Amino acid sequence: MVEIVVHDLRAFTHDRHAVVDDRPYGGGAGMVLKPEPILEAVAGISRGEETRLILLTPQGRPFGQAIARELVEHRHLLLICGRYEGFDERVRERLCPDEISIGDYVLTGGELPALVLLDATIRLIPGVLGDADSARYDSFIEAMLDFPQYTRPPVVQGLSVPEVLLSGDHERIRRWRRKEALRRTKARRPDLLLRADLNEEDRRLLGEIEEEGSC
Ligand code: JCQ
Repeated sequence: MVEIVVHDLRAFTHDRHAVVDDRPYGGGAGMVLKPEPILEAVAGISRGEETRLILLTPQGRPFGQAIARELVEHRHLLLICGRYEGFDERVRERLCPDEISIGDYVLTGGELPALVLLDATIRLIPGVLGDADSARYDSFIEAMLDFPQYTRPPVVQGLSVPEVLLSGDHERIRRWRRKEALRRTKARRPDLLLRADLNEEDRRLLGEIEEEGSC
């Protein structure tokens, strides 16, 4: 079972207007999240040692499948969403949170990153996914992009399904899928290909792909 509780930072202020932000020392545009509401919120919400504290900001370490696998082992996650120009640095100094980014772009707040992180993590809890999806836990996902998928009908608007997929020849199908996964990965994510441990067949298929040229 998963329980998600949303806390309002403004509930951890003590002034009449529940102010959570203030102007940056040293000047400049925008506002900074005040430290006390965040420190008081964490003190009130955290279950101490049991809680993994996470700050969602563009300055964090890049989120990925490996971090999701790490987080799913924890009973309690406390996600702190950044906004404005960010947190008063003393929040990091006091809490030593695990600072995580979901990508190199700037959003208005850490709420969507928090949902992305939760979705990727919760689907790893045993029993959350049906059998059909569970196969996709495969670490293959990280090393290589997926091969192209097709379903019925065999022809749509003159576009056909590759003949090999209708052949029933499981060995040919396996090889075709591997080759198309390699082709895609090479074209779109050459960075993944450099890190992947390729076997002899992979190298031969990549050679074929090279010969064929690409779009
Ligand atoms: C998270 N990738 C992008 C926006 C400031 C310093 O705190 C801030 C946090 C946010 C929200 O997070 C993101 C983000 N991963 O924009 C501004």
